[in-house]
Amino acid sequence: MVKINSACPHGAVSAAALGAGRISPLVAAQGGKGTVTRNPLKIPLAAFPSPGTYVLAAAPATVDLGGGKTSSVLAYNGYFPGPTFRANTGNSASVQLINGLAQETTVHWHGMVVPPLADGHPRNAVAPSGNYLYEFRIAQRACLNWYHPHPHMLTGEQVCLGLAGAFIVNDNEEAALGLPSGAYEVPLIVRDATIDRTGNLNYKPKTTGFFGQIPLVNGTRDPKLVVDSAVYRFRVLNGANARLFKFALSNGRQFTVVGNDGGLLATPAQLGQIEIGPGERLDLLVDFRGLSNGTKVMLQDLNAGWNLLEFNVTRQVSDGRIMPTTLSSISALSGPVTPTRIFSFDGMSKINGKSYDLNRIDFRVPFGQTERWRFITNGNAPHPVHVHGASFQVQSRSGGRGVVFPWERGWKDTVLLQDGESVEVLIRFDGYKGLYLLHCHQLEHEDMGMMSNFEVI
Ligand SMILES: [Cu+2]
Repeated sequence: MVKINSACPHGAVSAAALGAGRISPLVAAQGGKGTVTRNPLKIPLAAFPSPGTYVLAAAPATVDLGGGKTSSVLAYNGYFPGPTFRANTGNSASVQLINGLAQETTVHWHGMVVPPLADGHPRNAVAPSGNYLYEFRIAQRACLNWYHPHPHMLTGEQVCLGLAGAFIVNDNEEAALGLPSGAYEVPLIVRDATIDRTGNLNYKPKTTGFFGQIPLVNGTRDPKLVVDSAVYRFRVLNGANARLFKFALSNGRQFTVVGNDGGLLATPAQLGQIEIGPGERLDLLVDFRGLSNGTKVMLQDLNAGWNLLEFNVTRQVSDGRIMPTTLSSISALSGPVTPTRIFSFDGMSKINGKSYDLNRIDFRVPFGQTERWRFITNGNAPHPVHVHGASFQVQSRSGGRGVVFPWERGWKDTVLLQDGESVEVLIRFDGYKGLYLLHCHQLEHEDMGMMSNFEVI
């Protein structure tokens, strides 16, 4: 297997045998608890998909997870996570996927409204050694999106073994707010992983899904980030296959939530704890002002009891930032047609009683029509429900947790459905006509068939 130098801007790729499915004993992992040697947080390479065509090669690679602990993974251009794309609303993106895996794959641009042929649908799978050109215009507002494979029944494995990256869209409305930028704006791709005895990433899901033994942030084990006494903007993705993270700060300070999947909220929310499921995103401001040099603050996951990322204040700077009180004007969808469409997430592999069929279209949605969709479940939640082709606005949650949380306001493309819950959203497809997907983003549920084809007509 080719060893990739992570300083190389377009790491060499290898079509060596896929590192998946190897059988080896698991080592007991400490999950980032206790006294550990902390490794500098990796900051994913920034990349720009236009002008010209950006070549994105998916292939096995060997990467350093921190402290010289190398691991075989699947990577885009040798990077784990993949390059962070940045583009402005109005730009066009042109990305050529080269499949250096031993399996078919696609690239899905999660959260981005793109033409059906650029959406990474499993029908458009790219064979090993094949390639595919994804071209689309970015017509949506500023937000943190991400990209990952979406091949039929192989998504969980390929994402778990490393194929995922961020895609940040910027626009003028966001720029006018003057939010922290440069070194003060940090993407955080949070996920779990299991490392086998040889140090390699391992994918062995249980029937309930893949639950890894350790957390990784930006592909780093036990990461730390040196910070100034300033306000930072963290662009957070739950990039796990199945795990929910409940974020909190060890010093009790609150997060200022300014955005989510679909971009900026109308107004910020101050919260001490935030729980999100796979595929959901958060745009958080964290205030390190007033903390002396040497202060350590931990980003924690209260669900697993994990220390995810240590912030270490090492430099005093003058930051007179006034926290924003208004962020964006969100036009509310209204006047949905009747009847409401109801989607029941059944067991671990069905929607409305049916497992996914690549060739079956389950329903058709008129272009430009606002509809009310209701997501319910008969068990085996959490089901993070994800829709391709449009964002939606969460209207209500009844049963279970019973509320719409502040980070679920504005625009979303993934919403968490727990047992006993009924979640209603308004949605309107006004981007493109054609084939899209509705599915559970618990990737093992998705791969087992909790997915549905629909067509915008
Ligand atoms: Cu599910």
